[in-house]
Amino acid sequence: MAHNNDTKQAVRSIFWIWLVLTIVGVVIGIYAPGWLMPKAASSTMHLVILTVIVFSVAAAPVAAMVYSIALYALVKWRWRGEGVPPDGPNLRNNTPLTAVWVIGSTVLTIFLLIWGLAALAVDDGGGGGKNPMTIDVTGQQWAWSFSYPGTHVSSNELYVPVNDKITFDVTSKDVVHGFWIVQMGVKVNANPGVTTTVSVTPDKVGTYDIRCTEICGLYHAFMVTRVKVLSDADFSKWLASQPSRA
Ligand SMILES: [Cu+2]
Repeated sequence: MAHNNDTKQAVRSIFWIWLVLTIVGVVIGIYAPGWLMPKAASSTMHLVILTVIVFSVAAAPVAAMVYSIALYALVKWRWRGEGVPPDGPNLRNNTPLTAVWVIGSTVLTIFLLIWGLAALAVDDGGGGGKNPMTIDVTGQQWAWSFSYPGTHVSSNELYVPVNDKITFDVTSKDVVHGFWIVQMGVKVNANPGVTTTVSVTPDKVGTYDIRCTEICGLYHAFMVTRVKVLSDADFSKWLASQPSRA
């Protein structure tokens, strides 16, 4: 068959395109999440970024396979003649190709499943710290409010001590909102009449973003506030300085 040599040549070329695109994809997968994602302010967020890196790297050879065949086909198998183009190489009945595709997909999906389950099991909100505390979070159209149980203090900006595990008891006064601390990698929905819980240990002093992640009405996009992570001493000072709103 005259096709045979053409096919071998095509496989060889596609392999080299695939290799180059895989390397490009792996490099992007390793470095892009670090540039594009928010800087981590908790171990949970470190794990989120690591997961994005690992999944991107694992996906790179698969994406490269699709792109390399597509690129090669666009350039080499383009039909400029009259009528119906001749058949290309037979991929559907190619046993080695089918085997690689099925086994590769199976191994990759099982790996992603195990990684995901393990990451969920490992992440307990970041250990504990000396003074784990609970903060009540209430969403309403279109603001967040935070209250500190046992203190009668409440605030529209969140203040937390560094290196202590914070558990957020989240609820809503009206519609469904989404409580997301961007740089800490935690997010949970705020549902009216229900309390949902999420825990995280902030590990870096600084100011970070809180956003609503459920379309909750006209001013949803403005339902943002900040979290200030303070040293233990500064946090105690802030708490003591707050007027009591019993
Ligand atoms: Cu909202």
